[in-house]
Amino acid sequence: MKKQLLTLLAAFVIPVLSFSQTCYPGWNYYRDITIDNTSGSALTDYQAGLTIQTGAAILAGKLNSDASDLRFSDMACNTLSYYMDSAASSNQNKIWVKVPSIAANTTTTIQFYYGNTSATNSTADGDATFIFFDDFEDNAVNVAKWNTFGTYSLLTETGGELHYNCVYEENARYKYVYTVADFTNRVVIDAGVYHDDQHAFGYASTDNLLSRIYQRPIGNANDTLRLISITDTTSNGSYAPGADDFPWIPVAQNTMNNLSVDVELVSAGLRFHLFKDHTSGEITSGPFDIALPGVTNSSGFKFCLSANDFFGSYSGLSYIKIRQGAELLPASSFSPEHLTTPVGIQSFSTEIIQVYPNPSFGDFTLNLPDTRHYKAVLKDVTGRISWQGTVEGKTGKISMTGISPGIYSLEIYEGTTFFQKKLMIQ
Ligand SMILES: [Ca+2]
Ligand SMILES: [Ca+2]
Repeated sequence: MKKQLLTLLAAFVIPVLSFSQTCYPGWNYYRDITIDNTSGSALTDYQAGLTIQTGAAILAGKLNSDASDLRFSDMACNTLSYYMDSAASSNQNKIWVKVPSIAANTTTTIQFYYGNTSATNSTADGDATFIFFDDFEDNAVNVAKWNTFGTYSLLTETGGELHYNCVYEENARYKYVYTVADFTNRVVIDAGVYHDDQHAFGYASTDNLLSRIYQRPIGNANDTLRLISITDTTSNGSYAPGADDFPWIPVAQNTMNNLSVDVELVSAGLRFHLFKDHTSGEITSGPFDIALPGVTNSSGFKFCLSANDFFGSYSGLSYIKIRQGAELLPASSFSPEHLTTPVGIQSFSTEIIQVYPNPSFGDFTLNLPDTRHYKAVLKDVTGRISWQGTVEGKTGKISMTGISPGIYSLEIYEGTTFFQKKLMIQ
């Protein structure tokens, strides 16, 4: 008798599948990220910098140890590209997320999801996230990203770094390596840069590759000030500007410096907004306008490295990430953690909740168990939300116009009550 009763109940109760109010079925947690751009200009494909405590989430057992289950999406469930600056164990992990559109004078919401031990393939992707990216980790120079000007003797990728040096001649300053990509808008160049005496990094004009601005050491091997200056190639590669001519920017020599340069193409040269040495914490704020000699209508600039093998060493990069610059950076804030699956779901029998007619052209009537306000979400076969709204009263009506014909999953929930029904729209 008892067994018969259970069988009877089972026939009426709709099995509750994993309920997900999300873009990623199978993920346990998500947070909303509100990007406040109320004081800024509209941004497109903008790399928003977020600090996320991935290490704490791993310790709590909510994130895979390599963060392979971390996902970002916009509210239309488009997966967003991202890149993590630090190892997953970091509690101050700077994560760059490429946001398709951030309107001016408003806030934009995106989400991130985590908590799926089956998600073993990380979607982190520097090339997809940044305007230009290289981490030099595969021991092969990517010739689609790097080109050389003049004769060179050394351009290698080794030990996670790009190394450059040239055959020594008097005019070694006419040889260098540069990014194939051109940069035409304001960008922030984040790079690990190594240079010692006689070596420099800088910016070449796309119009005239011999026209460059270099940031290079002043002094020589005996230099104890460890300064670099912004100087130009019309001074014959020398570095003896007057004290007032250029900004002086302290950077440790003979070490790999972690730098950020906020630089913009202007009509006849470059405008430097900010230079930051993350190793020393030194910051130099602009703007400084510096001409690219001979350039009047530049179509862009390239990042470059020069070297002179006089001392037999090299200039180098351990990584480079180039992202959009902006005058006013949007601020970001995080919601508390949400569970994608409400706790204590109670499903209802087909007798209690009814949806009809089914199929229909988009207008449905629902018989609900009580008069609470229920939330209704319609998802297509890929799990994307096609429609959402609320249903009131014991007999509610929903009207979903403009939905493409097809098979959908309708989810009705309020508190711990959950109901799911397959709908067909004609
Ligand atoms: Ca490579
Ligand atoms: Ca590297």
